[in-house]
Amino acid sequence: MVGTAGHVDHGKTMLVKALTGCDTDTLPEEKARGMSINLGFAPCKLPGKRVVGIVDVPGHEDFIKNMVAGATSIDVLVLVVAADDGIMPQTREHLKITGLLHIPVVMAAITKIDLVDAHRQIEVKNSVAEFLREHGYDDAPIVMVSTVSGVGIDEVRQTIQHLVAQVKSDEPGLAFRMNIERSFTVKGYGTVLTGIPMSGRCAVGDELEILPGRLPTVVRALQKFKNESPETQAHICSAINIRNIESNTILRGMTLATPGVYRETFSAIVSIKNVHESISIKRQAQFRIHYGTSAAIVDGILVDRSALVPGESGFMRIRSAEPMIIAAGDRFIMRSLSPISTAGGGVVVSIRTQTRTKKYGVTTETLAKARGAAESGDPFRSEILAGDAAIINLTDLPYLFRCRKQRVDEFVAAQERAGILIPIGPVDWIIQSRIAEVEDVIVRNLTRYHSEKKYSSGMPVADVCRSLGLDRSCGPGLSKVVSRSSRIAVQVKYFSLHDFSPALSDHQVSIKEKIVDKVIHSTTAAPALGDLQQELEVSDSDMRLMVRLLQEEGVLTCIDRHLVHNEFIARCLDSMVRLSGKQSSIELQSFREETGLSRNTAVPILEHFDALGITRREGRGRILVQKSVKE
Ligand SMILES: Nc1nc2c(ncn2[C@@H]2O[C@H](COP(=O)(O)OP(=O)(O)OP(=O)(O)O)[C@@H](O)[C@H]2O)c(=O)[nH]1
Ligand SMILES: [Mg+2]
Repeated sequence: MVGTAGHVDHGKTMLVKALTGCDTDTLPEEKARGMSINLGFAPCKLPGKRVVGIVDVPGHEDFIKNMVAGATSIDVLVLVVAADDGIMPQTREHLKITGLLHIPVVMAAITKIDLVDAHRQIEVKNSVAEFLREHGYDDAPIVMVSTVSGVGIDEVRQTIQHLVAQVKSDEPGLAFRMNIERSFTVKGYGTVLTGIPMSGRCAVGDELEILPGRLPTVVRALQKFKNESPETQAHICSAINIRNIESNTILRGMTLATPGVYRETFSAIVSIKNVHESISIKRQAQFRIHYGTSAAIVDGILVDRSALVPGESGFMRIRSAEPMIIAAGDRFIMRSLSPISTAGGGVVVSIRTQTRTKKYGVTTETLAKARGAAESGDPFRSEILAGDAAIINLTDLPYLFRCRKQRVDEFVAAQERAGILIPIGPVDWIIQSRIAEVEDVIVRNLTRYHSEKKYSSGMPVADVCRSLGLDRSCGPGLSKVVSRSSRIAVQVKYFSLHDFSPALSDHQVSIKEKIVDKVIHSTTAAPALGDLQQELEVSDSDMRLMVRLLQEEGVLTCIDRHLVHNEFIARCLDSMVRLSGKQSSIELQSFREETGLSRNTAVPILEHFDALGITRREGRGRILVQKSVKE
């Protein structure tokens, strides 16, 4: 996509007309006022027969919003400067905007050369060259043009041809995404949406969705460069005819995309640069941000400094009352509300932001790395560095990889192989570089837990999982990751702080040891709670506490007021498994023979298995239902 920019009346629309034969000022109001208001689109045939799209933007400062909407989809910029006027305010503002949007390839056309003498032509050419240099475009070609005489038009076309070859093509396989420019109804077809897709491809029959709202739809027909086509792709001016949605429910600024990838967000972490000549950006302020074909009022708070002086860059957390469809890597422009002017702009580094109050813990150094990734087309890296959460869920993956759901597996497998994402459950991953953050949260939770439960050995693994928003099935995976921590002691059933031990007296510790000793050495009959208490001469409360602790620690289980060693229960289960291989129904007698257990111990253990759903009573015997103890 080629786009124009430049001050009002400098000859942008005339240049597009000379290049393409199309008059892009189509609105009656544009005709009446002799100026462009909305965006214009025209296909331009290059000498090598290649066709590129041109978007013509309005120059008047009242329509900067439309200009930005057009400029966000431009790959090659033609900056138009009239020879008589020279560089004017919107020449400057437009180049600032296109600079913030990182339009990489730039040329200038100096128009209306028929109105000035040769001396003035050279003067303007030199000042434009200097102006482009100041903005970092040292080698941008400058072509002298008159749309009245036709001088320079072919040269502009050839220069564009040369420049489009420098535009990087997109990575294949990305999800489709188009910022909607216009929505209207065509008789016999229904709703047609126009715009310039940012990424991916789409074809007739594809399922897509409209955001915000996630309205599902299907592509009925489409056009690229105003010609029927079975498919279209990024950077091509497209008109997409969709099914089932009325055109008046869709507005400019909405998004048409592959289902399940993009999301509505109300906040984001962004990198911004202050491009104003004299005004600093305050720590806390309201702005209007323009992105894609949309705009939103946001509250911004600088996260790494108290103000941004002109020319400075920093990071800001933005928040909007309206849903925004933005993603890491998206460029935007930020305009101050009063006086209305372009204050700055930048790139989104993360939309994975959580609560409003949560203190943002990512360092400026990490944010700078994230910005680098976002700017160089690696939104996944930007998000995993800068996003609030160190844990990623399956539902985040299509967005993070910018791919349809069906392709998530192959992308995530690559990140697992590279050690960047560590799976901890069927649908959850920890970001390797952020394990310490997860540990910090666990340490915080354990500290609180220990202070509230001084006699407890530690926090049950399932509760640790829950405190991180994870399903309990993540327990083993999480334990494995955290087991390397120097701060957290990971046991089979619970986590505790390394330097914590339950607040027990020496006497209590010795009781605990004696109970364990007794339980381990009772091989055929589990000791009854009351008998043991009497034998060891222990108070009620101490006995209760020790039994609870030993159960939490996974040492023993209290079954029918008998204390049974957990390893012993495991051996009983092994016996059941062995017996079930020989006989379908297992009777008490054969279980006792197999284990050598007394009746008083065997019966409660079998009933314990029934209660856990491991066995089921049937007639005189039992049937084995599952072969292990499920957590
Ligand atoms: N003499 C002369 N006049 C020109 C040339 N190019 C454009 N014009 C005139 O300049 C006026 C403005 O041209 P447009 O192409 O509409 O300017 P624009 O930059 O598109 O203006 P906006 O879209 O409103 O910002 C028109 O009256 C044109 O006829 C040129 O090369 N020579
Ligand atoms: Mg115009």
